[in-house]
Amino acid sequence: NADDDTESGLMTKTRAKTKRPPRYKVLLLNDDYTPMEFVVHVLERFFGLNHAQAFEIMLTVHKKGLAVVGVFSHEIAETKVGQVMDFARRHQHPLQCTMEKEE
Ligand code: TYC
Repeated sequence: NADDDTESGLMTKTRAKTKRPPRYKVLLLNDDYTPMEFVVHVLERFFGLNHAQAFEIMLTVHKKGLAVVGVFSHEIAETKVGQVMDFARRHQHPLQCTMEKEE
């Protein structure tokens, strides 16, 4: 905090903005080839969802084209995206996972 003396002679209160770190949405994208069970497994394994939650999100992606799987710090979001993309590629599925800044 500081008080600014301006040429007008008025005092203006200023305050350093305390800003929280940006959050990132991790998105899962639909495709025509990745098996539903594989997507459910990915959601359980990398996002700590139970089977019912994983199945529900998988179905949302399947029907709507994409869904937010979780919201994380930049570093965690990047790690999750990398884990999903690696795992899908190793199993030769075209599943796509991306991240996007919130707001
Ligand atoms: N559309 C796929 C199918 O019919 C299933 C699927 C769901 C694929 C979610 C990707 O992110 C995805 N087998």
